Amino acid sequence: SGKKLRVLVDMDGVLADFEGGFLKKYRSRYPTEPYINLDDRRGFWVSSQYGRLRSDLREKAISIWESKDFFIDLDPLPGGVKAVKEMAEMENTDVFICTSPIKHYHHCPHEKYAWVEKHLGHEFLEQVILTRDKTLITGDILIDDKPDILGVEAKPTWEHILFTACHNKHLTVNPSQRRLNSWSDDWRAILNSKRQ
Ligand code: BVP
Repeated sequence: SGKKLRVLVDMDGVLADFEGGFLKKYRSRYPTEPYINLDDRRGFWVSSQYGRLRSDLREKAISIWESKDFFIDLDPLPGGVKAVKEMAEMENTDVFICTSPIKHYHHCPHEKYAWVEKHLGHEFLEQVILTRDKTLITGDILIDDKPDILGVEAKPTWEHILFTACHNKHLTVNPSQRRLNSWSDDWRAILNSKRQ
């Protein structure tokens, strides 16, 4: 009953292992430079934490995700691809992948589409939304690991479900904010709670 549920799913940190992929390539490219273990990550922006560690490391960190093959090489996070495929097969449910490309556009947008084709299939390209402002996109739920999702729309239509990641696990978010701790967590219950 009711209209279709529209679920927006973020990509980096939710479906694709941005943090793991970053650390692996950073350490390989800069083997003698200091780095931040995933357990010690704090704050959404990798660049900011590396910049605080030593100011020149900000640019070195940025060089990693601006490189060719960074985004296509990201491993899927456990259970994400299966969950999204299952969601898409559910009755009365529309799933979109909603992701913000970096402004260094030479590789990232292309590789995000290629990643979706590789892991979710060609048909899933229909579901991809690239936007730098997720508040403009209407939906019932946005599953995203970024704690603050801001943009020009002050009252987005979606409820933000915070997906737990190394950088946000210690955060005490406001009590009304719901979390999905991983794809083993009960994402079906969260979807069902939004159905009419
Ligand atoms: O494509 C990712 C990488 C980039 O921001 C995008 C986040 O997209 P969503 O997950 O919100 O869809 N990114 C950029 C920086 C620094 C730039 Br300077 C960073 O530290 N972390 C990060 O994820």
